[in-house]
Amino acid sequence: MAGRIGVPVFRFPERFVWGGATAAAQIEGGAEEDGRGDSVWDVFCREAGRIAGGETPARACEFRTRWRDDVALMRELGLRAFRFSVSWSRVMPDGTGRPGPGLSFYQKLTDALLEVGIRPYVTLYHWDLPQALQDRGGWLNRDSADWFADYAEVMGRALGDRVKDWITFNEPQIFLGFGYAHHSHAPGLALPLAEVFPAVHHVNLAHGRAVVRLRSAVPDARIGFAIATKIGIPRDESDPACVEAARRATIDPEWTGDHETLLNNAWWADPMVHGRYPDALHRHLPEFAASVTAADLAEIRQPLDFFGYNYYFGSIVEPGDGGGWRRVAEPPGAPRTMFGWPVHPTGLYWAARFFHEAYGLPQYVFENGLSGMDWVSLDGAVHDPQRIDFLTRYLREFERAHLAGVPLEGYFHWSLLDNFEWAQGYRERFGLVHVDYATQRRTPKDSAWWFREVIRASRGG
Ligand code: IFM
Repeated sequence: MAGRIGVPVFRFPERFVWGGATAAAQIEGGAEEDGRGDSVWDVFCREAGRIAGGETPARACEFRTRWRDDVALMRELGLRAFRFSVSWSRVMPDGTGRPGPGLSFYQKLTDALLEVGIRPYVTLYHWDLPQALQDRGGWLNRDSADWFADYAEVMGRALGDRVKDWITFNEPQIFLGFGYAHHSHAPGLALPLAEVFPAVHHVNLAHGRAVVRLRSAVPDARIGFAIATKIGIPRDESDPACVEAARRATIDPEWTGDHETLLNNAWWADPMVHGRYPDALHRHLPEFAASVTAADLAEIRQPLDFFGYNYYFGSIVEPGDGGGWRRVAEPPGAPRTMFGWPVHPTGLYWAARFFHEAYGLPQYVFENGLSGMDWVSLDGAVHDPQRIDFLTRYLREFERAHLAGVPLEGYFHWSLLDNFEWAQGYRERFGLVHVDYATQRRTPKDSAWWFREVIRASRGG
């Protein structure tokens, strides 16, 4: 149980949803089952030197075969919702055409979740493009918008009578920033920004077209996205100039000229919510900006039901020269997670506020958590007090946003299970549940039992 750290009661809206999040490539394994095709991550992981320890997602958490037990575990842990992503290449091995037998896995999973009262949230794309589509140019090919829209409709028709909550893209910043500009994620490209921006635009267009197709297949669907967040955190909350600097750092992209440029929230949120690109595009890539048609922008800007984001840490900022902002260095010895990421709870409050002011939609946090040095102790339990402390701090800040009037819909912990952390392999453990990859034994960590009590105590708060 939760040990000596108490169980706080958070005051969120009555309808607030508590869940756990995962992604297909990180948990499913079953690479060969269902006639599944390769995704870009399968291919990338086979290249020497790409992944820490040469590890691959071929087995991962074997969720593809162990999902019934994992659903039972979710129930035991009191989760109200489960966010999972669909492996596009399991459903359509070549990325287009009629769905194959893999579709039924997601249908069965959905049924099992609903049977135990867990609400499914489906992410259509969490980075694992079918390799067959990458061979046709991937997101650099404008046809990708239609490939994705077709796939979205297939999923809507297959699950839409039971799944109402849909997320089009997870973290486009990362799969394009690190996959197309920085080469550290699949498909491992290192293109200049001028060549990546067409892919940015195609992903935005794909989102817009998918929303239209999903709505036609699932008229009562609730649809949004889950962006990664680059959040400015004011060095001094009581100083309006610092708050303004942080706001700009959050929604006004800085042009660093490399993949960092792509991390800003506004490259996605501005076109998807407001139907325009940030001014920085017009300043730095005027020819490309001029080539974007009003018709495309109208397609991208679809009515959305929520604004979803994943928050881990931000950048502490203060006013800089010429009305700009600059980063403030972390103090020596500041807390860091196993990944080396700083611990920035207040950034969650500022994320919620800045996104509310700029975009106005109801909000979900679809990922938040930390990787820890978690192992099974001699007593058979996994003691992770840092995770409990981390979550308490972050949830307090999310509650502060609610009390300040930001409409909040839910919070999803990343992740339900320890899993395949992309280029880091299995080194980083983000789960509420520890996974022994050799035996596939699951051990809920102290934080999992604590989270269960938080959900119970805070429900309807
Ligand atoms: O594991 C990832 C996830 O796939 C996307 N968001 C961040 C997580 C932790 O790095």
